[in-house]
Amino acid sequence: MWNTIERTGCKFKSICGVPYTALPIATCICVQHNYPMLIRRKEAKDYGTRRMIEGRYEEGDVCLIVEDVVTSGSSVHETAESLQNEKIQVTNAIVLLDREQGGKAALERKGIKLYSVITLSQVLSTLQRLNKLDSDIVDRTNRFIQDNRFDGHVAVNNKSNSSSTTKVMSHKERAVKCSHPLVRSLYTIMADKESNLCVSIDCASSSELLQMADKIGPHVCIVKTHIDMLEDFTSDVTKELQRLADKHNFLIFEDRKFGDIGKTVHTQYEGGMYKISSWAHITNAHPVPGSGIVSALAEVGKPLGRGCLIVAEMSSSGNLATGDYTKGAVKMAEANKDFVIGYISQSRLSADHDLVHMTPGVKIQMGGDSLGQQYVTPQIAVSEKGADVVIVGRGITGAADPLGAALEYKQAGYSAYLNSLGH
Ligand code: S5P
Repeated sequence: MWNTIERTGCKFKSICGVPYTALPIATCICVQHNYPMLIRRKEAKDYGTRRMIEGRYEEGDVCLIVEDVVTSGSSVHETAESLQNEKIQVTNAIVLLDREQGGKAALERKGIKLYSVITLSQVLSTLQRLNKLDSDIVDRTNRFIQDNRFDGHVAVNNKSNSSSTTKVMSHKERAVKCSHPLVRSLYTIMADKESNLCVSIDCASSSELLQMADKIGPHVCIVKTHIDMLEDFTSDVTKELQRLADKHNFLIFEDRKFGDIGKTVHTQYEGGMYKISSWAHITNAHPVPGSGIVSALAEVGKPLGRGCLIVAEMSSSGNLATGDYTKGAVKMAEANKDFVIGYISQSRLSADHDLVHMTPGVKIQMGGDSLGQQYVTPQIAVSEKGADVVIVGRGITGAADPLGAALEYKQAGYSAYLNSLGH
């Protein structure tokens, strides 16, 4: 919680825990970081001189509120009111877990910004990804949260209130409504990190790959690899990559582009030196061998909760993935949604919200390279080509300042997404 407080950069003079569960948390933070602690009496004040707020404070002081769980936000608000009655200012609150039932928005309406260490969707998607929670519990929990949101102090049932006029589904909605758990995880990450950016780190050195993933990881939803480009591959690289994926909350996409008969890809996916299925959340396949490729990859990947993208269109000039080939690819994905989570595409191919469209060939400077790659800007990829996720390689990894470039691509891609929502 302290790390989150520090990251927000908010300034305050004292700290007040919401009684009672957050009192020990506030106490620890105050002791460890040397802040005065204020205590709000919860009991009604029944005799004259007793103050509702105990501790050392002056009029105009700014106090940070600490809470363990926020649902409607009413406990935080009550504590803020007691402090404000003493002319203590409250503009920020920190919570360990935001149950995402409307508390954050309700507090914001009262002028209090709520920061959370973790949200309930993050907890659910992480536990599900690690196979610690079955999808039935996740579905029921998501449904409960959706149906029990708070507007002020009143629970609003979303079903009777669903007069949504937005045609494009938001990441948040897709995080709840999509059927594949991995897709829900992806959209949860995208919503939490406000990023529809996948960075493609195509390099020959393991240390370069890991350093770049560590640096760019906080700003992307996916890190894409070509693991067979590494000249110094050992299994430690993929272990470390998994550690970074947990640390920075991104998914790993091994861009293997399987393209052989079922028996062969089964072994290639599960075994060999790279053991791709053991560490890559997502991989992809060409539809050219027919649907046997999907069945074979699914045999390996489905029990592990993995997902596959079908390469339905390509970015390179003169490619043959067009017309009936692309139509066949679209059908193949739609018929195998238990394992296929979407497409590598250059246009919006399916109206099915369960299928994610990821678009490579993206660079702020349009044009191409000398070997047939063709680029469009992130804005065009999202707003004209219908990309849910933009895949950027050299635009970021080849920049003088890769971190600065990643932030620029993240901003461009995400604002194009917000525009598509009509925001
Ligand atoms: O059609 C495609 C499909 C893919 S997955 N065109 C592509 O460029 N890709 C991959 O995206 C490609 O293999 C590379 O890893 C990345 C694009 O890299 P960039 O450096 O050209 O942005």
